[in-house]
This record gives sequence, structure tokens and C-alpha cells, in this order.
Amino acid sequence: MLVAITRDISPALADCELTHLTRRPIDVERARTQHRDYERLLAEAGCRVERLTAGADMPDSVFIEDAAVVLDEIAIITRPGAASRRPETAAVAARLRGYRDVRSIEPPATMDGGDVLVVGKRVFVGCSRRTNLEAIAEMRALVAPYGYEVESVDVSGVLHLKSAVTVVGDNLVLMNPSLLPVGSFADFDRIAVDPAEPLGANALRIGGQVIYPNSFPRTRERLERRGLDVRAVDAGELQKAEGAVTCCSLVFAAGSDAGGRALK
Ligand code: CIR
Repeated sequence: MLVAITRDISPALADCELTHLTRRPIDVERARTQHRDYERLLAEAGCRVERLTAGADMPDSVFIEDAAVVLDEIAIITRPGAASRRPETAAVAARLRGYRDVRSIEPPATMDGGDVLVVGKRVFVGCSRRTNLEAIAEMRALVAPYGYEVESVDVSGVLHLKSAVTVVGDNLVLMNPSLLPVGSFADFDRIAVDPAEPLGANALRIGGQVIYPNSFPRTRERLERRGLDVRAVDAGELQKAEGAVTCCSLVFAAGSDAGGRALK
């Protein structure tokens, strides 16, 4: 069984962290409708969706991916790079304890889950404004006993590693090569985003489906030309908060499938 943990949208969403975008008004009700559509796609992809209640005073709590990294063997609670986001982790840790042994990233390390891309036993960690070298070292020590290798990737010009690269198929990544040198991803087959859609590299693959924002039609066409089953969703309101599709869920195998693959 697959589980997708999501989190309701905070009434304080308008006060979200912003790094690369200018603040624009966000329609919270519309964002909630879009989020429900996203959850429906998670369910259609085979997930049991468990939605945590919003952090009423935590503007960014819907972006639950940043609070944890879930592997088959353990879950790692992050220490988000933005201090305003650190209160988000307690509720996520409490829920994950029902599924995994839980470890934590400790100060002075900071890490956002959006910087962590797991592909089999390879863990790519973005060194970004949110995730520092200390966190990468802690991550390496936490996962090495389970046979994972951690590779550090420099990230600049975008918020997280997964703003620039995500997995869309077996040995297949979607990336923006002008934001991220192919370097670490040279072993993979690669689809480049359309140059007119530089923020289009964030896709959420679950099983045979790829959940993808409807705001990047040219890149979507590239994905479909490769035979991928793309499920488009309107993520416009959360995109104003610098959110994307991976960041609104933690997806992992549970129960009798718990020995299965890490998903993102
Ligand atoms: C932030 O700046 O932390 C939020 N406004 C957006 C986080 C998006 N997270 C993600 O893509 N993993």
C-alpha cells in the first residue's frame, strides 16, 4: 500500500516565505480547491491520502515535503532552512512514527526535503540556501548503514534541488540543464524542460503516473512524447508561494509493501 501524507492549507498562507518571486495575492479558497484536485490525483495513482490539519500559524505547512525524508527503512525529520518553518516538523514526525523509525537533522545543520532526491540507493542532496553542508554530512551518516550513497549537488538560482530536477521514469529524469549542470545526472536518460518553461522541472512520479502542473504545456508535451502518463493539475495558487507538485506530499510504501522502493 502507498501512503501520501498531505497537509491542509494554512489560513496564514499569504505570509509564506518567498525567495525568488515577488509577493502576489493568493486566493486561499482557490488554493484549497486545487489542493483537493491534487489529492484526488494522488488517490488515483494508488495512494491512501492522509491529510494533516493545517498549522494555523505556519504559513508554509502545506509544503510538507520539506519537513521530512522518508526512506524504506527510516524517516528523517529535517530542520528547515527558514526558521519560520521549523515548527512544522513536530506534527509530521508524530504521524511518521506510525510508519518508520524516526531520526532527525540536528543543529547547526539545516535541510529542506525539497533538496533531497532519492533514486534507488542514491540520495542526491542539494546544497542550497536552505540546506547546508552540515546537513549533507548528517544525512550521509544517517543513511549509510542502510546502503545509501549521498551525493551533494550545488543549487543556485532556484529554491531547491527538486525545482531543477525530478525523476519521471525508470532511470529517467526531467531537468533544467541551464539551472543545473548535467554532472551528477549524467548516468540518467534526461528530458530537458522547454526553455520557455524554466520552472517546469518539478514532476511527481507515482507508479506509472506523473502528476504535473498544467502551467507548463510545452514541457508536458515533451513528457507525453516519451510515452509518460501525465496527469495535469492546476497548481497556480500554490505556485505563487513557490510551491510545486512534489512539495505537497510525502509518498511512501507502508504495510506489506514497506520493503518497496523509495518514491521521490
Ligand atoms: C518556502 O519558501 O519554503 C515555501 N514558500 C515554498 C516551499 C516549496 N517547497 C518545495 O518545493 N519543496
